[in-house]
Amino acid sequence: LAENALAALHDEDYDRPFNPQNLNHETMIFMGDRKGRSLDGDWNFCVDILDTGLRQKWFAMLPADPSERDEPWDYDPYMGETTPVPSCWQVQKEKWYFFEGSAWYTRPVDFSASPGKRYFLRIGAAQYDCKVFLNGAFVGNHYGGSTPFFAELTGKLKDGSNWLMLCVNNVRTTDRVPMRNTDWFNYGGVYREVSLIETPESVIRDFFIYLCPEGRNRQIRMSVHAEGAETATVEIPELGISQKVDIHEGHGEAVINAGPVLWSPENPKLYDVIVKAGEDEVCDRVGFRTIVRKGRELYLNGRPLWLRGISVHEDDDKLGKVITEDDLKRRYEHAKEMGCNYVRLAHYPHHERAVQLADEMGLLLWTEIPVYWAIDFENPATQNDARNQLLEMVKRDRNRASVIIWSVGNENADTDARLDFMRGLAETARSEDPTRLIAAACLVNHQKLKIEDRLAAYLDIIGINEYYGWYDEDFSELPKILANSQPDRPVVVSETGADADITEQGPKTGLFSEAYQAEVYRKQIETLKDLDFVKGMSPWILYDFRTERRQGIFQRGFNRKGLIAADKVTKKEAFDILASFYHARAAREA
Ligand code: GCB
Repeated sequence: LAENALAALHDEDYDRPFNPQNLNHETMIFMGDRKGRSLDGDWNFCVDILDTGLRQKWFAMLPADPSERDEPWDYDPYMGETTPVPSCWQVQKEKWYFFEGSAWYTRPVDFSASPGKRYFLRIGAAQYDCKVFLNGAFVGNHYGGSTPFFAELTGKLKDGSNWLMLCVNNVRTTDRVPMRNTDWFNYGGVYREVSLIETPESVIRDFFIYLCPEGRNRQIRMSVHAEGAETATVEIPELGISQKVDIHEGHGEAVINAGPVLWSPENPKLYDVIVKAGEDEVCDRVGFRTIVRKGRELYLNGRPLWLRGISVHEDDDKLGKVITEDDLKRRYEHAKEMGCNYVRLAHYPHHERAVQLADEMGLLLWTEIPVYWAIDFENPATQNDARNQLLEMVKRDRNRASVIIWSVGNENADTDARLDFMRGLAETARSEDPTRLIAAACLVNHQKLKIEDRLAAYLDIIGINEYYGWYDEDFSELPKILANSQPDRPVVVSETGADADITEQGPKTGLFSEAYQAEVYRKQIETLKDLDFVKGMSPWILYDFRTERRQGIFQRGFNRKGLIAADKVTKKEAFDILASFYHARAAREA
């Protein structure tokens, strides 16, 4: 969160987007099993399309008896309408369905400081810009709609009652990531959990542990970023490990020989890892495995890997982007039923629980940031924002064995500015995490009928989104593209598919029919299945999902490329077609 005080700014500055360069990802704290005190529940709520609240400084108006005020208030943050946190306002009330703008959230926080403790507010995610105010003063703002952020409130919270206010703005602008145009719904609000975390003076801010990908002897490398401690200890009781790590200027590293049972989709073995520094102690559940790319091959724990996948959005007909444990379980059970070993979490970082659960249930993940379609690739502030979202995703999830791929973008035209921007992201991901594969969902060159993208040189996996049989009607071009291409690294078909409306209104034949979608799947599988450089696929998509841009008679506000309808229950014919292909492949590999 930015350190500068909003209070010092002039009123007109509220009209300007805050400079993402103010962001400081170092404030990110490693969470482990820290639960904190939940600040979820009903918050006072008001939509504010004109940003009146920033101009009139609603955040500075502290609670007062309305009958004793000497000026009229246009909004009373302490009374009136409420909304639950976490939630997306669109699905709370019909009048907010298409609302884009700022919205104010206010709640009291009763507090009593304990000596020697520090306090951090954690917001799991707010779409897109979130300004934090405490007791009338600005604390900081965060850009990026899908990653968690922290604000240290030590010394700012007073004993007794405190007022916490958030101003959340979900307007689509050209400088944001994503920018104005997407094919998923622009939900708004504080849609992941909010908590207040108490730590000792010493704090473990970051922790990264992994099995070294190379080398004959198995080695575990660990790095700790802690404040207020000269040593840390990392324990893995089940392996008999208790390793001391010296901390210099906040950072320390150690490498040890170890022989953990390797994590894999077939055997998702996790170990308790306990990190201690000073008084602070955090536990995490970690799996150990290696993922390596050599030439056109992928290897998981040294064994050749073919990714049998499916793409998913974080979207629910009733809850919007809010997830539940049952919803996540159902999602992964459907993937497993289909024979998947891999899921693409599109097109932004999903809830951290989605990643933890993939660790527990044994599914490999592709996770990505929303560098989607046309981004303002020339704008350094946009680049900073994308980089920050990438760092926050990587730091949040890099102890998750399930994550094997960081993807830096989706379907971006191959221009010089885009190449610089996304090469920078690929390099950032690699330097923060040398153990995973870097990918992007690229476009094929339709003129030359060839897989050709200059970014590929910086990736481990070339993701290809191709819609032969749907947007590209001439299916015969697909085999030509594949025959014309000799990529030197693996290709994963990150998307392919077709819409099918299986409601009463849906057609029985032709475009948008279930039969047509099934036929596209048959042809795609037939064409892709034996190609030596194709190392997997994640067709588009498991469930139908809400999107503003689809208003056709068979779409009615939804993208209907799901293999299962938006009810998350009713399967379409293509589900079984993909399932038979995956099960047969898995049986062959076993
Ligand atoms: C794509 C996009 C995805 C869309 C999909 C579609 O290539 O990556 O976000 O939803 O196509 O259905 O057109």
